[in-house]
Amino acid sequence: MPDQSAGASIEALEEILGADGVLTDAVDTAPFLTDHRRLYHGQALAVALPRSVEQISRLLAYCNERHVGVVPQGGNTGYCGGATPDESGREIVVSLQRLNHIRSVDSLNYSLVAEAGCILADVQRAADDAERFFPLSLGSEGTCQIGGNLSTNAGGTSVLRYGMMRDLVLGLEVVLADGRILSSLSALRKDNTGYDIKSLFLGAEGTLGVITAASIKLFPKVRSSATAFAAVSDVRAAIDLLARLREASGDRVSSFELIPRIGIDLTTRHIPGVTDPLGRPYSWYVLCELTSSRAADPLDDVIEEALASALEDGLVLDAALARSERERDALWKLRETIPEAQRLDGANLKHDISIAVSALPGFVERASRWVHENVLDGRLVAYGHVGDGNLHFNLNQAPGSDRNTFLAREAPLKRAIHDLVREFGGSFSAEHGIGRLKVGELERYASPVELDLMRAVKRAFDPNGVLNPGKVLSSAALRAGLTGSAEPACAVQRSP
Ligand code: FAD
Ligand code: 2HG
Ligand code: ZN
Repeated sequence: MPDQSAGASIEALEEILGADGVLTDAVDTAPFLTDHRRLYHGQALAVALPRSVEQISRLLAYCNERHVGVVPQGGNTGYCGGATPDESGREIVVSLQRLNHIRSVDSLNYSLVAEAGCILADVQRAADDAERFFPLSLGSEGTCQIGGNLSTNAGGTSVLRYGMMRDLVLGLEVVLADGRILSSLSALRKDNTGYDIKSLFLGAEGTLGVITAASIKLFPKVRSSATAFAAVSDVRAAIDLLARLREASGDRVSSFELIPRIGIDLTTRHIPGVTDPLGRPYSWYVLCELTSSRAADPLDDVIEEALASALEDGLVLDAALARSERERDALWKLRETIPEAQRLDGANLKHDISIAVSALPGFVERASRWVHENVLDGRLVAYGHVGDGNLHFNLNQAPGSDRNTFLAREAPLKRAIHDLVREFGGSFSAEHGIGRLKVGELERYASPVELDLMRAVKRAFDPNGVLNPGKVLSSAALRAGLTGSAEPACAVQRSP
């Protein structure tokens, strides 16, 4: 019987992973111990770099016996500190970076099996090489890994057409807390054989198992596209335009992103090469893209006609069409670099919220007014995947304001914004997850029944609490056997 208080030993880890599979040197481990936003700085006994599923299985069995916390890490681009270990120095970070092979591509089944450590852009390329298309697309796609995408249920810019990561999965291979391997790399689109166990690992942020591979859906290759940048007077006009474009294009809108004027101001100021696509400033813009698998689809004509009629009706104020791949890239660069421009501009607070698309205009009006009246040292930077009802309702410190004073107000600002989101029947975490950052928010906004079920699932999958402790669900609440939430959840939600 192992001594549980003894923790893990480096010798034992090296025996499982080989000497080159265990990092302990401070310089080597440093990049694994903080998140990309530098919100959290953890410590770890070691960083493990397994090369095989079997190594992960042995590692987890060992850690489970000794009650040692294991923190899975992909590309470390997550927004909620989910991949950062705690400060105890007793946990082990398990990086998936060496499990990075595409195991197989089945073109006729429109599916592919990728190991969890594959970079998202490499998965997209593998699909492309097979004359197929993998639609998940994020600003971090050159760094994030498919295992991280699965574990956060990532969204991005093509959810409107293809769904979130959850919708793109056929099967999974997962190492469980006790080291057993759940091998369920199904290639089936139909399979009603009892509970859908795999779905529990999607969005679980490493708290229920370590995903080692996934069977994912592919689609016909995109062979034509049309990309437009249109100025609109307000969010309602943007939503009306989306509905029109969906109708006019035969539902071929794959992206529909909202950009506020301040998004153009920030990116043109901070990101080299970004320019304002239109001649004069407007309050709001949308970046929209139609795509088709047919090379000869006249999508430019479709979008041009739809925008012209929207212009005539006053829905659109001005518009520019990308006439080349270079112009398309420039429009996407403008959109994708807003987070970086926000960072370069100073302190910022992020709210990854979603509301029913139809209710978004009302929410933005109320919430913007609230920010305007109550956050005098901040500026609203609200942008994002408006076609999915998902806004990054972010705040940046205003020029000349004090960084620390601004950041010190994070808790009450977050509370006010998330309470308003709840009033509109929305979610405080649309696509970035819970991690460490939003454990308190989940306790506040989930219903007692939901929390009970989540804790029951966690206890069933991870009775010793070794998988990513303290992420998603509080370890203290799990240990105390708490049921329900500390605060009453909102039972009745007002429709706006
Ligand atoms: P990590 O950050 O390493 O980990 C995230 C979580 O998953 C952690 O809890 C970790 O423990 C767990 N995990 C990682 N791998 C595994 C595994 N194999 N098994 C079990 N658990 C695991 N997100 C969006 O949804 N939409 C966007 O549009 C978007 N845009 C972004 C743009 C930029 C510039 C950046 C920096 C980030 C963006 N993100 C976006 C956030 C982030 O890229 C995603 O959440 C992504 O899915 C995280 O993948 P990762 O490999 O970096 O995971
Ligand atoms: C995006 O859509 C990302 O660009 C990041 O999800 C959002 O930084 C953010 O708030
Ligand atoms: Zn996003």
